[in-house]
Amino acid sequence: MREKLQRIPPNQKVTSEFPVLHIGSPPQFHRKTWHLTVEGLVENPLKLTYEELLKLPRIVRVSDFHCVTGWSRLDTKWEGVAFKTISNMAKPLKKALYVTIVAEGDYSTSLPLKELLSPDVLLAYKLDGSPLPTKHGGPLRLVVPKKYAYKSAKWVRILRFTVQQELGYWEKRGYSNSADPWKEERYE
Ligand SMILES: Nc1nc2c(c(=O)[nH]1)N[C@H]1C(S)=C(S)[C@@H](COP(=O)(O)O)O[C@H]1N2
Ligand SMILES: [Mo]
Repeated sequence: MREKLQRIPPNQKVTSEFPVLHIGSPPQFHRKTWHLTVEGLVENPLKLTYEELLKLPRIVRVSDFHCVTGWSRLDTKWEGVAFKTISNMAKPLKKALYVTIVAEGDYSTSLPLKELLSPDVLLAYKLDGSPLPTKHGGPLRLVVPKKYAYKSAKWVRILRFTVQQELGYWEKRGYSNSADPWKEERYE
C-alpha cells in the first residue's frame, strides 16, 4: 500500500468526514419496484430487480475518493457488483465503446467501457459495511476511484451502451470529460 501522502492527488486536501454533495434531492427507494436497466448496444438487455442484483457475485473494494472541489476521502470501503459482471451479462456489441450512467433525477455521467471494466470499478450497494445510505447514493451508485467523484454517479438506474460518448451533467457544464485527478483534469 502506498504512503498516504503519495495517495493524495495535486491540490486535494484529505478529510476524515464523508461530505455529501449532489444537485437536486435524493430519490425515494421503493425496493419492490426499483430496477436497474441495461440498454443500448448490448446483445442481452437487462432489467434487474434489487433482489436480483444482491444475488450477483459480490466484491469488496477499498479505494480513495476525490471530489473536484478539493476534498479527498481515503480508504472508503465499498461493496457491490463489479461493473464487469453486469457488462458480461449484457454482452456489449463490438461497437459499444462508451456507457452513459443515468441516475434518478437529472444527473448522468459517461465513461469509456474499457475504463469501466477496470477491477476497481463497481456498482455499490454497501458503504463501510452498512447498506449504502440514500445521501451517499443508495440503493446503488457507481464507484470509479481513478476519476474525480462526479463520475461516481449516485442513484444509478440506467446503464446505456453507446457508440459515441454522451456528455454527462457536469461534463456538459465545462468539467473535464477525462477527469483524472492525478493529472488534475478538472475543467475542459
Ligand atoms: N446522482 C448524482 N450523483 C452524483 C452527484 C450528483 O449531483 N447527483 N454529484 C457527484 C459529485 S460532484 C460528488 S463529489 C459525489 C459525492 O458523493 P458523496 O455525496 O457520497 O460524497 O457524487 C457524485 N455523484
Ligand atoms: Mo464533486
